[in-house]
Amino acid sequence: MRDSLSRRRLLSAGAIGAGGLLLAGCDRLSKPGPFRSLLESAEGAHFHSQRLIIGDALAQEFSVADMSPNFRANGNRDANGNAAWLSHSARQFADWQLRVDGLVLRPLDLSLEALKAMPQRAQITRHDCVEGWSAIGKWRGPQLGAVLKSAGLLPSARYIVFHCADSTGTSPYYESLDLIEAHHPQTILAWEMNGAALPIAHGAPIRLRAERQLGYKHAKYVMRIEARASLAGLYGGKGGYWEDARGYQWWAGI
Ligand SMILES: Nc1nc2c(c(=O)[nH]1)N[C@H]1C(S)=C(S)[C@@H](COP(=O)(O)O)O[C@H]1N2
Ligand SMILES: [Mo]
Repeated sequence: MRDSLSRRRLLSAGAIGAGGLLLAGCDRLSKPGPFRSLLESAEGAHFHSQRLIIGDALAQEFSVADMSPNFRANGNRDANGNAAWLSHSARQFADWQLRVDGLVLRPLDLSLEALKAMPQRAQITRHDCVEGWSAIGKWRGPQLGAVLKSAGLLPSARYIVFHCADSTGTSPYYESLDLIEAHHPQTILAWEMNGAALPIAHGAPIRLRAERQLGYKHAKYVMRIEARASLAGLYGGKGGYWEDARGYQWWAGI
């Protein structure tokens, strides 16, 4: 069992070096269907190879004892440059609403209470920032997949975009996931961190947790979720603030 698993890992690692040649022989991918069309919608051999290796694996979860005593805040620590967010923040987000729109059957405006009333998932995970630090924290909120289900994705939807309240200079922060990552069980809209309401510095009122991805994918201050057919034509076109600004990889699998 162990042997064949490590052998499979080795073969997959070899396939990355060879530019994803493994794909050619993969029966599951040669059949038309949603799985293949999802893969075809994303770019790059690196992404394809990683997807094959990780499949539907869960990110590691930890125990309460493993939680970091200090979880640093990084990037923007508020969205005070955004007047709408600022006035919601002053009122403890009492009548803040998350907009869900784009390629959906039923555009939604969800209050914090509505998000809290949905089935919740809690997870203790490690956050890895590319700047070279990690921290373990506990996150809780509804699964993104459930939110998307209530909005009803149209067949043309391929990407889920997270529009944030904060900006750096004139560039708003945004991020995006493909549909596989968006529906992963550990992809949640967290309104709670370490057992308390999500602090301002960590993205209040809600932030994305996509636990198999690097830190910059975990969008804070999410105001709007948009389903799109393509990332082209949106800001720099690369699917995220850091992807546009610094060329960070869109597929940020850990
Ligand atoms: N809206 C928004 N989301 C963001 C950022 C940001 O500046 N603005 N920074 C990203 C980066 S690089 C990291 S490492 C994490 C930091 O999350 P934390 O402040 O909870 O540690 O948020 C990510 N999400
Ligand atoms: Mo980061």
